[in-house]
Parts: sequence; structure tokens; C-alpha cells
Amino acid sequence: DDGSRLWLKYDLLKDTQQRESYIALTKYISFTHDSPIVATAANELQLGFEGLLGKKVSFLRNISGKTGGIVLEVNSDGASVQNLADDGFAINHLKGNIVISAKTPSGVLYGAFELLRNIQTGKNISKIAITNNPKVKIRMLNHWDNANGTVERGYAGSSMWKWTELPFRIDPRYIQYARANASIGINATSINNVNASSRFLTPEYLEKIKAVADVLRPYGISVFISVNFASPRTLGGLKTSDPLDPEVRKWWNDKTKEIHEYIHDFGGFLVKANSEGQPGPQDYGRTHADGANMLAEAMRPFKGIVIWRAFVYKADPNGDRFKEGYDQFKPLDGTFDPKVIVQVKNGPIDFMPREPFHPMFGAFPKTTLGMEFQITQEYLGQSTHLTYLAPMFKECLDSDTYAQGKGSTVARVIDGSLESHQNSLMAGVANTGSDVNWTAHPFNQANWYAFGRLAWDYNLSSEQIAAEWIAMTLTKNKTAQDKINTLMMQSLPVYISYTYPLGTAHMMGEGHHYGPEPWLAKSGRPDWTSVYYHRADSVGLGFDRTGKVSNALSLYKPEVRKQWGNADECDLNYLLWFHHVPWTKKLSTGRTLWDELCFRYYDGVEQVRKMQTNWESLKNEIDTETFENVQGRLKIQEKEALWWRDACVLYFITYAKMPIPAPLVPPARSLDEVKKLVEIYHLR
Ligand code: BDP
Repeated sequence: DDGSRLWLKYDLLKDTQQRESYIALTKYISFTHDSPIVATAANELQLGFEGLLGKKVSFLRNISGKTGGIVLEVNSDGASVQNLADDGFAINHLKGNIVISAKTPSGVLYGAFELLRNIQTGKNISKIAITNNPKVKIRMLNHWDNANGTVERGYAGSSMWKWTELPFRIDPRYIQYARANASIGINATSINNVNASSRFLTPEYLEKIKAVADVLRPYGISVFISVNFASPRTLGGLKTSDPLDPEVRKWWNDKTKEIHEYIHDFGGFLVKANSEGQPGPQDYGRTHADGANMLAEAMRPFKGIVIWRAFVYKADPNGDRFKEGYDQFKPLDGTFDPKVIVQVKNGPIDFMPREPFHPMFGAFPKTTLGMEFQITQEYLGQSTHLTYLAPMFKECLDSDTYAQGKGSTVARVIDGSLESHQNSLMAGVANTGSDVNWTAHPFNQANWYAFGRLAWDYNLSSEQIAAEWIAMTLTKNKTAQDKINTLMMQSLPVYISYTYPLGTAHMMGEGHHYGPEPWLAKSGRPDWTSVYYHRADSVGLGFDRTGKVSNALSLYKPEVRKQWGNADECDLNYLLWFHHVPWTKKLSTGRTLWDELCFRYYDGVEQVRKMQTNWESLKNEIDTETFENVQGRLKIQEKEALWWRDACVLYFITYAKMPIPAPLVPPARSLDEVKKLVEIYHLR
């Protein structure tokens, strides 16, 4: 199995009895609604039944009294759809048929995939009764794909969009991509890097993007474009891109109209502005709101929106990057056009393996805030570490901002319910590429899957999502499923243990972000070094954000401040995010900071070895190609875990000046030797 089918395997169910029971309930597929999306749903059911049940199920328009089939029904005001949101669906037994009803064609499509998932995971569907609504309206992938075929922070080959072939050749993978996304409820995609090229706004590229949009539309997926803010100047030949300049506004109005001539249901713009060298309204003394509102005005005649990113930070050696997004956007709360969603990364720095939730969540009642997670594992082991991210996404979504008292979770900020916003967005930076299995590491598929499932319903548990994915993707054997689930659930804490324990952050190799480089002290900007973040000195380790050095903690509500503000009570997982802790300080574990740090680095490596042994025990239950693929990657993971452990322990010991506590055995190599390993990655 080369993994190309992802979780949509549809292999024949081996249990004949179970198969028979499904066959009895799926004698035909009936639908009357003439929508391409409903047709997609019917086709997918047919494909699924053919594979899973080994029989071709035919389509019927009129069932007149027949029973034992599937009925797809778009119905705007029947009793069955009363409690449904636009993309929601109900699946019920009605008059002898399994009826999938929804208010919209997309709802029917999501219902069809839910039914298939029930069969794929071996559920009894004879009494199926489901009413299901998505929590978030826009469930979106952000591709960081470039026009030249490379992918920013992509670890699974090159771009899946074949720009040179489009619009004339449609790679069949676009359809597989659309199916996979629709199966987990993803309904939007921005197709190019946020470090955007204006090339994507030229007629030549709009024609290509139109071809992609035409493929995705029957799967309920709308297309967004990341735009370069300087396009009026660079592409339009104007003297400026000042958002208050009438000619600039006209240029965007015209361009937006032009885009709609290609893509009538265009999703909208995604913008990274005045961030990491990208142009933006501040280049002209204007605000983020001026920029975003100008684009919103251009979108006004249409249904699309503007997604404006809050990932901004100045290069200030005396500042604290933690506060930048908040500080720059706070005065703008209430000034954004209703068509604008401000997209905020889960944490205040940059997708670190563990970050406290971004302080903007809960502090911007008058602005629709969207979530940006990173599915591609820039800081989470790229394609060589098995790291299941659902628990990380959930840790953020479940965090309580206390904005309106207890229970004001980040999830409720994002779904709009806390502050009564109409629109809502959860975006994930995609991990897809040209690799045959899409994501390089077979387990990275699970992160794409988990992102979609959580964007649909953040109340699903990480275990449940993993269980679905495993059953659909890897094995039907219950014992093996449980073992793999345990392995996945352990993987994030294990990864954090040998890379960023106790709330450390940002100590990776410069530029490529691969491997450890905690000694990095000089870079293009102070906040691109490692020492800026860990602040190791002869006294201790960690960034004091409680007021003495930075008062970042004050951006949170008092309850949150209380939870993290006192080093004696702070959750150890967040400790060094907020405190500069003496090496000799006794922690709640009974160990000193130094000993605990060493213990976690060493334990992380040991746990990877256990993951290897556990994986070995699954040999007979997993397809050989997949088994060996993961087996090989786990070996690299072990080697790299050791690399992280040795680099960090040997570097920090130069400050702590204490021995590595027994019974841990000091690394066999010296700090200089480990430093050389990193140099390799900087060689030209
Ligand atoms: C950082 C990446 C960089 C992205 C940036 C962003 O290192 O490649 O361009 O985020 O989100 O994580 O804009």
C-alpha cells in the first residue's frame, strides 16, 4: 500500500456477516436534487460501497415504496432539517430507508461521508440516528505553495499544484485531494504561499486557478488566493499601493471583479502584510485595518471575504515578540469591516510544539478572529518524527480565556458563539505535497485528518479521531488499533520531552528549522536567535514574562495570570514560557530545574525507543510498505531525539555548571561535536 488513498481506502470488508448486514441496507442510492455536489455524494457512496461491500449499487430517481436503500435529500424546511446549519446533516431511518437530509447539497455530501465512515469503522448502521452540525463555518487549508513548485515549510516533496500544466492538464490528484478534504468537512483552500507572488493575480494564473476551482467546486470547496499587498505597484504599474489612494482602491476593485469573471464563487483573499519583510499598509503609514478594509470594499459586491493575518512582529532586541500581534492589533479592535476575519496563530510566537494560547483570543470582542494551526510540522519533527497533533490543537481550543468568565474557551472565541460573530474560521497550514502518500510520514496523514475533524467539531476527542483514522487507514485488528492509538497519544508529549521540555521554545536550527541549535545567538534579527527565547545564564533558564523583564502575562485575564503567574504553581509544561527559574530551584516533581530538564531530555529518547519496540510488535497487522516506512522513520527519530538531547543538555550544562544527575549517563560526544552536526546544514 503506497498510502496514496489516504483514509479513503474502501477495501473489501473481510467480515462476511458484517458485510451482509451493510449490503441489506444499501440496495440503491436515490436522489432527485440536480446539484453537482449531490452527484458527488452519490458517486462517492457508490465508490465506497463497491469497494467496502464488493457490489455496484445503482442510482434510482424514484423509489416509490421501495425500502432498504439510501436516500439523499436536500430539503429546506422539513422536520428532519429543522435543527441543521447550512453544512449540517441528519442521517435517519425513515420508512425503511437510510435518509441523509440536509438544507444544502454540501450538507448531503458531508452526511454521505459520515455514513461511509460509519461503515469503514465497522459501526452498526441499522439504527443510525445522527444530527450533526459543524462548529466552524470556514474550515480551510492554507497552502504555502509557490509558483515555482516549491513549498514553504513543505516536507512531502514539491507542490501538488502543477502550475506549468494548468489549465490544460488536470492532475487526477486534485480530485483525490478534493475527496479527502470533503470527507473531513474542509470547505475552503487558499492555494498559494502567504509570502505571496503577484503572479497569482495575472490573467495567466487566474485561468489556472479557475481550472483548480472548477475541480474543487463539486466537492464543496471554495478557493482563496494569498495576495501580495504591493500588487497595485508591482503588477498594476501604479506609483503606490497605499490603501487610501483612490487609484489603488480602484485597482483592487477592478482586480476583484476580474477574478470573479474566472471564479464566480471566489472565496476571498488571504493576506500576510508587514510581516517578515512582506509589504503592507504600514509602508504608507496606514494600519492593518486600512489595508484589510480596502480589500473588503473590493469584495463588497461579492460573497467572499478577506482574511488578514495577525502574525506580525518588529525586530526589537528589548521587546518581547510574545506581545507584538496583540499590541499592533489591539487599537484596531472594532475598526475592521464585517467582511474581514483576522487570522491568529494558536500561540503568540510561531507554532512552537507547545505555546500558551495567543493572548488575542478573548481580548478582541469586536473583531472576528480565526484560528491558524500549522499542520505541516515545521517545528514538530517535519517528516521524520511521529507526532500526532490533535492533542496540541485541542490544548489550545480548550484553553479558557476567561473573557466572559469561566468557560470562555478559545474554541468559543473561534466559533463565534462567545462574542456573537456571524462568521467563523479555522485554518490549517497544509502538509500536502507531491509525495505519493501526500505527507511523507504516513502518520502525518493523521494530522491532516485530525485538523479537518476538529474544525468540524472541536469536541471530538483526540483518541476518537485517532481511532477513526487508524481503522480507516491502517488496520481492522482491534488490539493493533489500540496499540497504535496509545502510540499516537504518547507521541506529542514524547516529542516535546526531547525538544522543548518545561516550556522552552524556539531553539531550532537557523533558517531551515531542522534539528537543535540552542546556542544560536546571532541572526538577521534578535528574535530569530535561540538565546532571545531561552535566556539561559548562570542563574537559571526561561523568559520572565511576569513583569520584571516583559509584562506579556498582563495581556491575559486575571484568572489566566493567576494560573501562570507564580513559578511555584505554574503548570510545568508552561513554566519557562513565563519564568526565569534558577537551576537549583526545586520543582513540584521533587527535582531541581536542572535535574528535571535532564530527566525530560533523557526520558524523551527512551520513550522513542519504546515507540520503536511497540511499532515492531505490529509487524503482522500492518501492510508491509507502510510498516517499513514508519519503521525507518522511527530510526531517524531516535537518532534525532538523541541529537536534540545531547545538543540541549551539553549546551545548558555550560550555564548550569552541575553534573548530569545519576543514573543518567552523560552524552558520549562533546558540545563541539554536536555543534558540527548543525554546521553541516549550513554548508553551501
Ligand atoms: C513561520 C515560517 C515562515 C512563514 C511564517 C508565516 O518559518 O516560513 O512564512 O511562519 O507564518 O513559521 O508567515
